[in-house]
Amino acid sequence: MVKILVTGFEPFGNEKTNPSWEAVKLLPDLINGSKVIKAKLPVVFDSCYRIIGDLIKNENPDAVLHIGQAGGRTCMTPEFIAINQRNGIDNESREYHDEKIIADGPDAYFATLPVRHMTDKLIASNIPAKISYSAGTYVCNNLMYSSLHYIAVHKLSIPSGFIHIPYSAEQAAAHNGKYAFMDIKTAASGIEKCISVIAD
Ligand code: PCA
Repeated sequence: MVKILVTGFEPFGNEKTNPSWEAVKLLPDLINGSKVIKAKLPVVFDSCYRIIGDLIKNENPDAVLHIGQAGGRTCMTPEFIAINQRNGIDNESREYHDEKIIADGPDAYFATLPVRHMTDKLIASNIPAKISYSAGTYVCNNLMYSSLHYIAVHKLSIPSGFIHIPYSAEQAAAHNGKYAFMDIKTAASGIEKCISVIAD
């Protein structure tokens, strides 16, 4: 049976929840004949490579899909590229300024998931989406880069990629309606559509 590893993140910053994990939690365990393995990850730069490496080693998935929150974005955004840079302060209070994720790693990796097909499928399912050409330089970019680097270094033929999702309604309400949001059920349904595309 085809296995897809799907990850979400714990909350970070001043947020009480992270819509990525809230949405991943709602996914059925079986999508289009594929088994869904879910994992919640810490928002910690240095843990990404080890944790995703262990998950890939132990679960032996056929594809990897990472989900993260992008507060302020207006729609679901499958990420095209991850760059070898890190910036910001993580949940263990470790701070980085313009540092490489992997000292001798390549400058960037392109997502190896069908980003265009996933985006088209979301739009055709009436879920607002567009391809993003920057995953930022915080922990989400760090995870996407680490995942693609682990797969490259170990010469695995597993597609991997990342989708950023907007704030949930609950978060947007706490921000006094200043930001766009997507309800968790819609985000989960969008992730499910993307998994169907990957499984095909
Ligand atoms: N979003 C952050 C890290 C964790 C998350 O959900 C980001 O965009 O880097």
